[in-house]
Amino acid sequence: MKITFIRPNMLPVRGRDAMEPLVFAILAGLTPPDVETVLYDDRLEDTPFDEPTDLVALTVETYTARRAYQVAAEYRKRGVPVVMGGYHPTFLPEEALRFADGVVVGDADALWSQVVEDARQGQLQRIYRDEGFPPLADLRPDRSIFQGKKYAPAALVQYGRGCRFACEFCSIHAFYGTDLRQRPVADVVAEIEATGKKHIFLVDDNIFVDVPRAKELFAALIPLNIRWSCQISVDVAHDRELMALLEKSGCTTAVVGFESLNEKSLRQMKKHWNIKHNDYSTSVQIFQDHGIMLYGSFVFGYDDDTPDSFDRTLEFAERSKLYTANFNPLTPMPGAALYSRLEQEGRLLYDRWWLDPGFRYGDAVFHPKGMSAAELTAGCYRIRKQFHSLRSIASRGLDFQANCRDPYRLGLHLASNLVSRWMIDKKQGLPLGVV
Ligand code: B12
Ligand code: SF4
Repeated sequence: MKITFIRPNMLPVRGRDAMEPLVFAILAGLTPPDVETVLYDDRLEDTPFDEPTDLVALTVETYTARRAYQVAAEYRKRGVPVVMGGYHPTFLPEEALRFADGVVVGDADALWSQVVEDARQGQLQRIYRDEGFPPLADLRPDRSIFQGKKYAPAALVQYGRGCRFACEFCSIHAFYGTDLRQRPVADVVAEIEATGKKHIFLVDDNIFVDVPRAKELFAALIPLNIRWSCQISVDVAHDRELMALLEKSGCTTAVVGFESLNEKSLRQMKKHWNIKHNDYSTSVQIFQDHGIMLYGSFVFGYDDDTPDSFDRTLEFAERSKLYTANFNPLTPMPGAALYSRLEQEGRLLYDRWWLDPGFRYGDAVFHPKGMSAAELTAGCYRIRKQFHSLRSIASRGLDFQANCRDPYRLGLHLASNLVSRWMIDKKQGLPLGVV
């Protein structure tokens, strides 16, 4: 038996920064050894639809759903069964089943061997659902599936799943609810060592889920002598012991969801805790004092945001010397509380924006209150461009404390800014999937 794993691309353009799709290393690790597996990554290469295979397994996010359904149609035309899993099919299994033979709802860890066995017997079920959350102690990703592919150099490793917060727009909270799980620290350390890589991206949506466990992990990373990146909530800055451990263990960059400078917007999105301990400038300073470069994430379109919000945020991001940042229109994702609210309020511009041929990457998909949808789209695009102007890249990059303490940091700053600068215009306004 042969299984073909496919990571669909979001847009009809190929970037230079694709990262390893960790989920397929996990699924490959759970697949019986007598089953052949192969991975095609639509972001890097063409998919050989005519190559014989017995099952196609697609990972599907909301932004990649349209492309995933196109890929599935090609295989089903050739009589090959298709199974889908991931965020999007979990939230909308009925939609995914219009394009797939089977759907896995939730985490696959406890279900995948059953899926493989059923496919082997030619008896794939329509829905596989894990009502609970499987323990993560048995996670044994098999990275040999990535061999020969041109991925970004960092290895992706997962410590835990879930987040202790419940931001209104967030897919993670919608997927995991209040469930929080972490792997044994020794397993994570062994996995990092086995990758042989010196830069690791810990993909947890919030690595700072509970203080003692975070400290245990960071302490265990110190002897590995690696550099690592993570996503972390900004409230961590007030815990000086934790910050010291982050620095000592090699944390070099962190993605932080600042989201908004507007307190009312933070309150509305249920992220007011972002400024519970410190204001943003103080938090940024603490991170940078510990040698951690910040990737700031911002959204626009909450009810109190106005056209002025764009320049205020840009000014903050530049003054704070964030090494990089994204500025996105608030986007309702199916499954998240924001989506139901905007739907109930009759403010959605599309029935299903992710499938709509009229939707373009970067577009606002609902009616904001403090500006028009067109202003929301244009404002985000404008400040994204300004933030990635050569003047801004140079002025942020030449700040010793924030971004150029050593050649490694400066190189990272330049590489990520130049790639983003190049990609902004390539991505903006493109349709999802292949036209
Ligand atoms: C790393 C990451 C990235 C990396 C790229 C990662 C990669 N390898 O390509 C970067 C930074 C480039 C990125 C970009 C984007 N990302 Co991103 N990313 C992540 C992150 C943090 C980790 C992904 C990961 O490796 N997870 C670990 C794996 C094991 O978990 P998993 O994929 O959920 O898989 C489990 C189940 O879902 C299921 N499963 C998943 N797929 C399949 C397939 C099959 C066949 C089966 C059976 C089961 C199954 O089983 C797995 C475990 O048992 C996730 C958040 C998260 N915690 O997952 C966001 C996340 C996936 N990204 C998200 C988004 C929105 C984006 C962007 C669209 C942002 C933007 N506006 O541009 C872009 C678009 C990228 C694209 N789609 O092409 C959202 C997706 C939400 C949604 N509803 O679809 C997430 C959930 C973040 C969030 N907080 O909302 N991302
Ligand atoms: S802190 Fe981040 S991961 Fe956690 S619920 Fe909020 S947006 Fe989601």
